Amino acid sequence: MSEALVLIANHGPVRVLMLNRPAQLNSFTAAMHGQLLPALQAAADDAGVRAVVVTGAGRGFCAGQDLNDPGMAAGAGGAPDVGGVIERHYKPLALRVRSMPVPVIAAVNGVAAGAGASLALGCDLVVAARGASFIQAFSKIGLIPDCGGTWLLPRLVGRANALGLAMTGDKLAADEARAMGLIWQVVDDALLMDAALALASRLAAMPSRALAATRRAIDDAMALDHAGALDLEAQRQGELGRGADFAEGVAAFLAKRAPVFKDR
Ligand code: T3D
Repeated sequence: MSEALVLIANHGPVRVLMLNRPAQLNSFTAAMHGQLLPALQAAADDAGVRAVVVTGAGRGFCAGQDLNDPGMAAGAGGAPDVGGVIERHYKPLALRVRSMPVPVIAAVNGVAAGAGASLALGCDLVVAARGASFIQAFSKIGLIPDCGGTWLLPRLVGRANALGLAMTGDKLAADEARAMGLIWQVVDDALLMDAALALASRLAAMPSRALAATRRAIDDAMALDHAGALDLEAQRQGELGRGADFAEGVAAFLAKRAPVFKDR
């Protein structure tokens, strides 16, 4: 039986995926990619899952690419094929996270470096333990941010901060990351999973389809002008307006009862 490099647990409608290579700070091997992507896909395909939490085992969240993994970078003639690694592993991972039908929360329990930081920042909401940190480690080994980092960083914190973080590779403490607008919330270390699960449970009770559509609309609108964004809103709102969740939300409001959302 293969080693569980991603631990999977359910908390009601919340699916928790825990990266599980703690001795290597949960850095990515080809084998771990081979378990994480299917685990995300399974969560996407399971109608009972209404929110996903991604976290790490031990003291780290994820230290990015495992720089020792021989299965990752060997290209033709033994030369590193880093582009191939991105195509095979990090691009599908980033696209899968960003297109999940339910909200995805990163519960960052410790250091998130390189592609580990990109994985966290690509999630919808990032809740970090106060002792956690974020490092754009790429520049220190002669690479650029990947796993969506070049797209995410300037959108989250603007060009000046994005370049500052990416060029220096300096460690950013969780509180600094919050102050910069990089992440959503910082909590005491001991409260991290409770806080992440509470947030995920709240979101799980909300209209999943609208939440996923909100992510997509905000991402898409970044590339549009004002009129284009208004067109997009009309189109997407039109689709949601024909769904059962909108009818349920309005009916529940008018009846002064709690709504029960089912669309996904
Ligand atoms: O093919 C490709 O490369 C393409 C993909 C690129 C995407 C990327 O993610 S590039 C960026 C890769 N990541 C890094 O460069 C980060 C390297 N790690 C660090 O800089 C430090 O470990 C941290 C700042 C993250 C944490 O430092 P610290 O002092 O808290 O822990 P440590 O002692 O350095 O690490 C603990 C152990 O984890 C240690 O092993 P040991 O000595 O106890 O046996 C260390 O070697 C291991 N570890 C940490 N990060 C990695 C790693 N092993 C392999 N790969 C790692 N990335």
